[in-house]
Amino acid sequence: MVAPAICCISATCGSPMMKHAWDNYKRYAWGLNELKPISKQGHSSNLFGNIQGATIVDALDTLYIMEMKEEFKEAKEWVEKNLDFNVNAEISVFEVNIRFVGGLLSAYYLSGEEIFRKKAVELGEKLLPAFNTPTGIPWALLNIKSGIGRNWPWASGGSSILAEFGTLHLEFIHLSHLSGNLLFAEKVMNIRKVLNRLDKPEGLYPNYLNPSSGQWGQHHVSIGGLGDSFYEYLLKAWLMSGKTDEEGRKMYYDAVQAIETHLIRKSSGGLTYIAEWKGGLLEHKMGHLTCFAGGMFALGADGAPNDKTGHHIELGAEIARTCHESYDRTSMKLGPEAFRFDGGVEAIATRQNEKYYILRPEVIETYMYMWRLTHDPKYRQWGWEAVEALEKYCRVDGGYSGIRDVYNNHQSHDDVQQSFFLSETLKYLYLLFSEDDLLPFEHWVFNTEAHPLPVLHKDDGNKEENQK
Ligand code: DMJ
Repeated sequence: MVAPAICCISATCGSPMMKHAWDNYKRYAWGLNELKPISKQGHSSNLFGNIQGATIVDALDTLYIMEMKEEFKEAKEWVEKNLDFNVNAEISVFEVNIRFVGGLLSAYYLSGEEIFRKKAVELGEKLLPAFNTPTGIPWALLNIKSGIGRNWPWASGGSSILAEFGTLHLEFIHLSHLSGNLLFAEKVMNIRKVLNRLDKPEGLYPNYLNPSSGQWGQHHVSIGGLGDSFYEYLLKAWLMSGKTDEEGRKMYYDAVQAIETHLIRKSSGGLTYIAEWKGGLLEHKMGHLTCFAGGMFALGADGAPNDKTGHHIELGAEIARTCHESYDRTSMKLGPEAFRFDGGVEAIATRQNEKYYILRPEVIETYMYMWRLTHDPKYRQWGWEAVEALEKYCRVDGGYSGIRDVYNNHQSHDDVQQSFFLSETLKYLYLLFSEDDLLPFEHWVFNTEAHPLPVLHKDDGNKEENQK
């Protein structure tokens, strides 16, 4: 089946899906972090402490790109009048960075409005005390009033998390670029120094690192949750530097080599998947989060060493196919949180607590990269299947909701419209059906929350040209 009505989400007419998500957020949860679309009220998550307005800040660039001018204007006014970081709040450094700092930076680069630059830098400064640890590996959690940090109590031996401290680089390089304060860049470059001093088991990066001792915690390696965007940021740091950051490049391709050797496997039915590694043993499970890696491999293909460009594109295509299968093998045609390749199943969730779908973007993200890099029409077709499933099962009167069990047609909604649905899922869908010259990859890299940041060239001044 070919996407029948591309116009409905493409650049020509804005996105009715975005409009529905935004209008309902505005009606029922304006100024709060997220929307509960069934109970039609605000939803607060402890990731942002009492910083408010996550959906507004996360959605700014999507509104701008979709030319929803009125909505962008009201969002900007809210930021000017209400976005306040002078609060006594314990926040997740990673989540606040990718959604708030990333969202504000993109809004600034796209619109040129000074308020977004000012707020991004102000928030970046609030995050700096997180790096006050013996090694400079930041805490996961930070009270932005007192500057006191700590780690998640569940994290192995008091460790910081690879995907959290490894997903600050792009934003912090831009904060230095826009503020002239080199401290931001120094903090993230030091993270690399610590990592490069450490021995890595089989060349792999464990998900846990103790910020006091500088030693790895439990040897659990994952390209999904807890690890994912660390690898993404190595590649994108290199791309964002105008391909001058050789250290980032080397760390990325070395890591991919180890991942291929130790984690990537093929099922008996011919599906390529990325397993998890626990102290040398493989768990044949792949998370929805891991599906972003298809797009990452394809995006990195061009610079791959030893003539491996075609191989990395192929790897991206195989991961895209596996993740599409994980959607296609459910009754709702939406993918589960995790799927397995053991006990006689392939690309299917077997545990009840892995059957949910919370409006995540990673599979559509991979379709978007694969489309741009190959122009194989199947990626638009698969994206369209996802649009139809979202409309059928996730759309409710009050917005869009996640689903508790994608294998059960009697839908049970989780009653949360995640802010990343507006920043990522809907943006990647829109880009999938747009021309390649909208945010071209030569000029923009997307942070892990799909916020576009411009490529920085050596001769760039302090202010970027709007390159949209
Ligand atoms: C987003 O916040 C980001 O993509 C992050 O890197 C991983 N999880 C969510 C979406 O699933």
